Amino acid sequence: MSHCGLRAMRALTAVFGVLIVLKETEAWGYKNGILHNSIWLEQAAGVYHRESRKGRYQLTYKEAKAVCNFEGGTLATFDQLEAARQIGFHVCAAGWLDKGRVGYPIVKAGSNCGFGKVGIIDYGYRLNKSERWDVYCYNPVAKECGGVHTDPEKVLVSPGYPDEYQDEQICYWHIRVRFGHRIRLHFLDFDIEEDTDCLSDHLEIYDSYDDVSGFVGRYCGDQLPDDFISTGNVMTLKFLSDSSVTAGGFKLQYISVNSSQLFDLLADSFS
Ligand SMILES: *[C@@H]1O[C@H](CO)[C@@H](O)[C@H](O)[C@H]1NC(C)=O
Ligand SMILES: *[C@@H]1O[C@H](CO)[C@@H](O)[C@H](O)[C@H]1NC(C)=O
Ligand SMILES: [Ca+2]
Repeated sequence: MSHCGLRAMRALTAVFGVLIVLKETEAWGYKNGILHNSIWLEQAAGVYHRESRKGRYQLTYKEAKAVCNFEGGTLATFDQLEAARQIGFHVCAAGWLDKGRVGYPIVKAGSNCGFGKVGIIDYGYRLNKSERWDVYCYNPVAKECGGVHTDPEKVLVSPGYPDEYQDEQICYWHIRVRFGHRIRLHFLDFDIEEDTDCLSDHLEIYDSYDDVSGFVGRYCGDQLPDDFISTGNVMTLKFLSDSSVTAGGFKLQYISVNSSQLFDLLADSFS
């Protein structure tokens, strides 16, 4: 099969994937034209957004490549980003793509993002590869730590647990439970290198499908964080370690709760 034929096949596969996903999403919170659940997308399209551990718009092209490679992926191509966008991937942050292109996917037109347009907002192939942006990676296979979790309850641990975690780890756990349910996080063990503002190593909780919105808190040290209950059916946990000093790591359990169980939980906490 020619290269073009193969590409066409892949595109077709993507289209069928999209149809299936769109059908599913009717039950999964498709609101205002935006799929509020990019976990589907991470599975369906394999495309995701990352920023530097220093914050937004800090990655040169070379660094962006390294971020994706670290997780076993590659820079997303423009077509992969568009395929993801068509199933609802919407991120308001420009990132590097394959071959030094820069852009971001907009599903719903808004005045504060994407100049009111819908589609891939395309900044073109950058001549200056030292410019700093975020990045879009492509990796259809989850790596060892992190990943997409859809079971109603599960225990999640830091990489290598119960051994100490290693330096230079980046893990993202995306949790999605049934639409209408919420996620209760309960910590069982917690030991992360402690420093002011948890800048070295930390676990972050996001009440959201990604690490762009819904920031709940950043945790380090050896005190068990409080239980947390999500507002929706998705949650993201992000673990980072820097290049020196490790610690015991963490173990936590998440449980999907329905509205009546939630009521009981809240009643308990007031009695
Ligand atoms: C390339 O971009 C960087 C970062 O924005 C800037 O410091 C540098 O001057 C640019 N180089 C050229 C040749 O424009
Ligand atoms: C919530 O879950 C509990 C335990 O699984 C079940 O007994 C109850 O019927 C559920 N309630 C609703 C409203 O789904
Ligand atoms: Ca460390």
